[in-house]
Amino acid sequence: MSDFSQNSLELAPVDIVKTINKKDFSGSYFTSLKPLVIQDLAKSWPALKKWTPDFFKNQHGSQQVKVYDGSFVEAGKGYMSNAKLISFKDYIKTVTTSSQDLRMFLYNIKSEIPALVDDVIFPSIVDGLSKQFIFMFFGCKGSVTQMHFDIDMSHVFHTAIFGRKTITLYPFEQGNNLHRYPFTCRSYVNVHQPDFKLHPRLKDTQGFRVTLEPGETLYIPSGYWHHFVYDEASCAISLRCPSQTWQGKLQGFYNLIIMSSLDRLMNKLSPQSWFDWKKRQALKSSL
Ligand SMILES: O=C(O)CCC(=O)C(=O)O
Repeated sequence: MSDFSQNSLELAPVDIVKTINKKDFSGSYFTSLKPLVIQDLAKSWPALKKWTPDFFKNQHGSQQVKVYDGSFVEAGKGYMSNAKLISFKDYIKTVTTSSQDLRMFLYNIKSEIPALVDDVIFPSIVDGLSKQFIFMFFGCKGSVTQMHFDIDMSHVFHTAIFGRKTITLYPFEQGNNLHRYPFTCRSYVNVHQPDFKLHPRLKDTQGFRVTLEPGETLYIPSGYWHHFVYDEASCAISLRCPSQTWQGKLQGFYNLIIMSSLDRLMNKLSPQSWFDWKKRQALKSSL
């Protein structure tokens, strides 16, 4: 890994290609779990031309959408559940006129607004992309998606439809250095203003950072930690396919069925003390 550093963290740039064929992608990125930006993967998607804030407001404005704020990752009632249900029209207004942290995420267009699926063209650089889970992410300028990895250990192809985002990535194995909260797929480190006193192991991390431009696709390998900052109001689509390895599949199954159920149960039984315990474990200066 290069020793290119930003904000005193070891962050290398992500490789960027215009296009890539299946063989080269598999050999150099997919199998070795290395992130990549593919500039033209979504070039032919109707969504790139069609999906503007006005399009959503005019065509789907009456649709009710779930929106989330920072309480999603705090102990208590809002933990891992939705903040509120509002009309798409009102949400678009918020996105285009304010900079509050209010995001739509994991919004499955296949089940919520199936007509949108026709505007997305499935790329052929990998097999097994899910046709059932096509997730949309929307957010105001300034929104932050905290550091996490996808619980099912899927590979993710994240395409920015409009709006720029800056993304910081770390391999799965860096979880300890990211002060991962036990029994979760989350870390609460601030990778833009790192606090090495609070998070000393952050000094030992080696990751990647990239700013994703509209139209570009970021490949996030299975298990990779990712943290998003919305530099502009943004809309994106994530396509996903399962981990190819037994280890990844088993890890995904454990995370979904055992780890997450236990975390939610404990949050229900004793929200603050469970959260505080996880925090104490995460903040231990050495493991
Ligand atoms: O766009 C975001 O806010 C987060 C995206 C994400 O976590 C994903 O695509 O898996």
